Amino acid sequence: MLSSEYPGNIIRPDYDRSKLRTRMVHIGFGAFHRAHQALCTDKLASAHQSDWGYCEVNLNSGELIQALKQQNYCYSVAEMADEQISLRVVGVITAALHGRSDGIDAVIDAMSQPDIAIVSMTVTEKAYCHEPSSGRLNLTHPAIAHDIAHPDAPDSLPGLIVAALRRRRERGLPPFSVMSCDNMPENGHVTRNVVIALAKQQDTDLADWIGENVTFPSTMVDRIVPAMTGETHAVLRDKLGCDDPVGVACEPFFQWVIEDNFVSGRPAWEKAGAELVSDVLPYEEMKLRMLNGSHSFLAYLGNLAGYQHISDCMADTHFRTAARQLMMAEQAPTLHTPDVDLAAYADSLIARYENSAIKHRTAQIANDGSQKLPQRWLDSIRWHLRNGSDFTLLALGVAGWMRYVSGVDEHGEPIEINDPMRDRLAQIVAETSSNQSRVAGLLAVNAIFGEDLPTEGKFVARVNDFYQQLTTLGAKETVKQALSAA
Ligand code: NAI
Ligand code: CS2
Repeated sequence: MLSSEYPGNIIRPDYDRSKLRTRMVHIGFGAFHRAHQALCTDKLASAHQSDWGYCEVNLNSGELIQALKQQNYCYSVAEMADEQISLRVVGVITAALHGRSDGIDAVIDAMSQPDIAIVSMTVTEKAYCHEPSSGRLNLTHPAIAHDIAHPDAPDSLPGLIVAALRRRRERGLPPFSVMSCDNMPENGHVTRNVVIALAKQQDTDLADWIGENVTFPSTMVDRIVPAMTGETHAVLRDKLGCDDPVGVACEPFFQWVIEDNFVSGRPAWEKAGAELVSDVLPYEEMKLRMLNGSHSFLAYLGNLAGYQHISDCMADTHFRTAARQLMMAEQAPTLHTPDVDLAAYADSLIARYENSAIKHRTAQIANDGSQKLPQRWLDSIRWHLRNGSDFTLLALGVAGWMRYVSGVDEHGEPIEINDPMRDRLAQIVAETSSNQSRVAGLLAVNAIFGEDLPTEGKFVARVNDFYQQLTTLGAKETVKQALSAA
């Protein structure tokens, strides 16, 4: 277990941890937050004596929270590039709660302390309980229906935020800022929409108070942090000299662009590598379409082709070329980033994907496609349809997703589908036997494709052709042939 004794080559907290104040609550103590926001805040404490500390919250699994408490709220982060590993122990956490074992009221109470200025989260797209195609709160979501009936014992992320804001208002405390660090365009707006929409169902005065007093800064977050495996834990153990069940491994690259719109103050994150700007949207769209869009393409088609990791896809020339072509020919033209050299950005993404020390599983990225497709591909496809331009690889991506959620791989083995819409997708697959009816059935899911895309003949025809090719030629050959067609 991690203790205060570390080997000499590890960067450890060199600041007085007793001076930290719990000024932020973070919901979603997963791999990403540990290697990104918490690490940045730790660097700030170390270099600038910042006193901003975190209370970490997990609503689902409690194991990490338990382990974190057992090791005095410290854990390690390994930045890995090929043979090089640099290790840092993060010490900026002051408290931790698990929604189930500590009780949701303890979480609401922690969020209602006078010192709390920011509630941030990394909870995956599905936790916002919105309809991915429109961004609207899904009032039929079981957790939302529950929270409308039980405002003080919330099950959902929006319900938790509303409950904590209600308590602060009742206590006459100032509001906090709510900062999403999830991969969605205008993640601050999405969060504001779902929070206010839920509050309106419970108490319109509270909804108005939130609208007038709470800010929801948007962020663009970037760092590849795969789920930990036995192998990466072993690498960490070798370096640390002990087990760290909370430890995490990531690539060296780090980017965090934050809309500077905080109602009760914020850490000076810009001193530790973040960029504070007035409008994050161009950065978010660039990253979501170029990075996440190509990631999802590689995830579905690469997985079907038998490639387990993103770095394995990079070893196939056709996949590497297709990823870069998707970025430059089909995503870059849709963006509004005049000051960014997008070709250099694309090259840097390919280099990051080639980092073989980072074992980023295609199956991990393939999770929750229903929540990811709209912002990664579908808005770009709409742009091309309006402009009469080519979207060959984007259409192939959509067909790849459809082939993947069909649930059987190219060797006839089952594919495990993790998606909040899994049951609905499985039902469509079970009810359709021809390729064309399956494509039509999946395109008819409005929560993903909206009402417009299923009526776009050119788009539907391209997806149909690629779905057909994927079933007859397989993913490797289809990607290769699509390159000459694009
Ligand atoms: P993870 O699986 O390690 O952690 C997910 C976290 O979300 C857990 O703390 C879990 O308790 C929480 N969660 C899941 N469903 C929830 C729900 N319905 N309500 C409340 N909490 C819920 O995943 P990881 O790697 O931390 O990624 C989380 C998110 O961070 C991603 O979905 C993405 O939006 C964002 N992100 C991740 C990056 C990465 O490379 N891992 C990079 C950039 C952004
Ligand atoms: C990935 C992202 O899992 C996924 O969907 O595309 O988590 C990706 O690794 C990050 O956004 C990189 O910043």
